[in-house]
Amino acid sequence: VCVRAGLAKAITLIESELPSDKPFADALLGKCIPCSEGAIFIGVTGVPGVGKSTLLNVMGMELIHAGHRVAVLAIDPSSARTKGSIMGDKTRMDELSQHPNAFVRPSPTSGILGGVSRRTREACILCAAAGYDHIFIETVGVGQNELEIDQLADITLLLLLAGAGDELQGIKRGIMEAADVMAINKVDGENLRTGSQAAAQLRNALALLPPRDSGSRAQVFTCSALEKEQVQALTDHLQLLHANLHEKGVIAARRKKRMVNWMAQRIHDSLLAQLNNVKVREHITEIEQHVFAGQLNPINAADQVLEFMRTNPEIPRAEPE
Ligand SMILES: Nc1nc2c(ncn2[C@@H]2O[C@H](COP(=O)(O)OP(=O)(O)OP(=O)(O)O)[C@@H](O)[C@H]2O)c(=O)[nH]1
Ligand SMILES: [Mg+2]
Repeated sequence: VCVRAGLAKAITLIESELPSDKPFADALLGKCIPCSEGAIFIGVTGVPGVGKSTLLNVMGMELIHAGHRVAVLAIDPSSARTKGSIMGDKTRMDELSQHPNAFVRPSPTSGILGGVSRRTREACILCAAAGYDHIFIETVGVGQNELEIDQLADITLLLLLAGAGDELQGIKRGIMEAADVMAINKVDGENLRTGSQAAAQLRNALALLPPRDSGSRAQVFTCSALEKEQVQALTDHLQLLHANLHEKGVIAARRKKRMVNWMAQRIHDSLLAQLNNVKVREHITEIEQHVFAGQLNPINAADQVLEFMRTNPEIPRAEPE
């Protein structure tokens, strides 16, 4: 409980937009990075309602019973979604979130500069450093973040529903290519037959795609998170696959890529924060007047703004909104 409270506090610190928190947050992250290497990072993605949280509740409990410590970071994809869905997630992971060896946390994304993954990536590192050895990142695979999940996790599980054939056609190729494992969920009750049909179709479709960087194609499972069917098999496969890819050096290669990507994101975010700085914004507003009045052309105006930013090293980070 003590670890959980400390971890929650640490995550709040790195999520903080207060300039005064930044040095502490950055120092903490720097210390945590080397301690995070032993953990397994698994991304779980799929359309809203496919059963990600339900599955993670079952999977997480299985892992805990096997002696592991499990963290789940759920990304709420859009500011349009209400707090209700976050609460919903908590309920669906009730058993897990109440277990002392688990840590469940939704990452708010609305209002944060730099997209979905900016803080989740960092929260993952903190979880690993706090001793959680299996870290799941739950995200809805819509828009850009389906590719971002690749940037957050060692391996990615894509959850699907067994609908009609057009269900499969609806899956974007990008997400198919980003998944290391696929599972058709809700294969229970009336869906038992359509489930295995969909799995067969999916295997055929996958055979036409090039293999992943690991050299292999995603294995397809069918499961029922609700009835806890085939979840253990899926969990075992994820662990085995991770070990396998680790041995081959694939995990290390993906992590190196993530570190470089993280750096790029920090640079991008810092520049964006500078651009949002009050002094810079005031300066831009002023220059805009000149452009509007036709006294300054846009090219020279942009240069002036950039020069202002460059020659004012004291420009602090963006003020909190
Ligand atoms: N029949 C059946 N229902 C399921 C199964 N898994 C989840 N559900 C139900 O599907 C609904 C959505 O499940 P969630 O686990 O919240 O789905 P999610 O993918 O986390 O949804 P978001 O977080 O909103 O993206 C809930 O009512 C679950 O009870 C399953 O295997 N079979
Ligand atoms: Mg969920």
